[in-house]
Amino acid sequence: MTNFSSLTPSGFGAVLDEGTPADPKTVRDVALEAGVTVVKGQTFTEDLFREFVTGLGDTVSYDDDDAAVGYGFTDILHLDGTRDEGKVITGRGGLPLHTDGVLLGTQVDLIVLFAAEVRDLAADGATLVCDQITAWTELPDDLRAVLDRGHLEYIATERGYFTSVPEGWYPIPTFRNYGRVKSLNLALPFQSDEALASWDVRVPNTSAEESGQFFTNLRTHLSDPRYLYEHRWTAGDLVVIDNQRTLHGRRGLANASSRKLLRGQVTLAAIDGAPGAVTS
Ligand SMILES: O=C(O)CCC(=O)C(=O)O
Ligand SMILES: [Fe+2]
Repeated sequence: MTNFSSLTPSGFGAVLDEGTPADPKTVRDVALEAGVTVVKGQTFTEDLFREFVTGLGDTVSYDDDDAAVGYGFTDILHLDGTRDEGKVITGRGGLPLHTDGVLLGTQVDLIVLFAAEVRDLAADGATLVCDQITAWTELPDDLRAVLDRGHLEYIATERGYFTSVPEGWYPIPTFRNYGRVKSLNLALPFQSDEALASWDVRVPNTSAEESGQFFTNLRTHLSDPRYLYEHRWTAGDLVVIDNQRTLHGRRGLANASSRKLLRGQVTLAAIDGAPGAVTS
C-alpha cells in the first residue's frame, strides 16, 4: 500500500476512500501502514462506533482499579468540548502534543476519533498529528541528548482524569517499545496561555528556565509543518491514529464553536512483521 498521497511533507498519513460503514480491518491496515488515516462520511451511532473500534483490536477499557479514569468513561470517551469547570482533555482548550498512555503507563496502539457533531468550527478545534518517528530521526543533537538521559518528570494536575497515578512529580521514561516500534514516550507541557493544564512536565535536575527552554525548542521542532498534519473536523470524519508512531494535540475551540468527538483506544498484540512495524 504505497500509492496514497500523504498528509505531511514527511510522507506520512493517508486519506482512505471507503464506503459507509468503513471496514475496520482495511482502516486498521492503512492506519498502521501510513501512521494516520482519514475516512470521510461515516454515520456511526455510539453503539456502532463501539462495534467498529472492537473490530480494530482489543478495546482499551478502564475498569476494576482504573474504573474512575477519565471521569469514569470506561471505553468510549466523549470529547464534547464541555464548558464544565476543571475539565481539560474533554474541554475546550488546546492540548499540547503528546501520545496517549504516557501518564497512565498504558499501551495504546490506535486512537480512533469520530466526529458525531461539528458546528462553526472554522479554523480551530483542529486535531494535530505529528509524524514523530521522522521528527525524532531529524531531532537536533542538543534536544536528543536531553531525551537520551532516559526520563522526564511529570505531574498529573487533572485529577478527575488521571485518577490512578502518583500525586506528585514522578519519572516517566522518554522512550517506549511495546514490540512493534520504539518511539518517543512524550507529553509536552501546556503553554501559559492555555488556561488549564491537565499535566505538567520538567527536565529533572535542571533549572526551571533551562527546562522551559528545552520544551520550547522541542515544541518548535515537533511542530514543523514538515511533520504535522492538521485535521479540521467535518461531521462524519473518522480519524485513526497509530499512537506508537505519532504525537497528537488539539487547537482550542473558539467560543461559538461546538465539536463532539467519540474516542476509542485499541491495543494490538505485538505482531512480527505487522504493517507499520519498524525494527530498532
Ligand atoms: O480532542 C482532541 O482532538 C484530542 C483529544 C486527545 O488527545 C485525547 O482524547 O487523548
Ligand atoms: Fe490524547
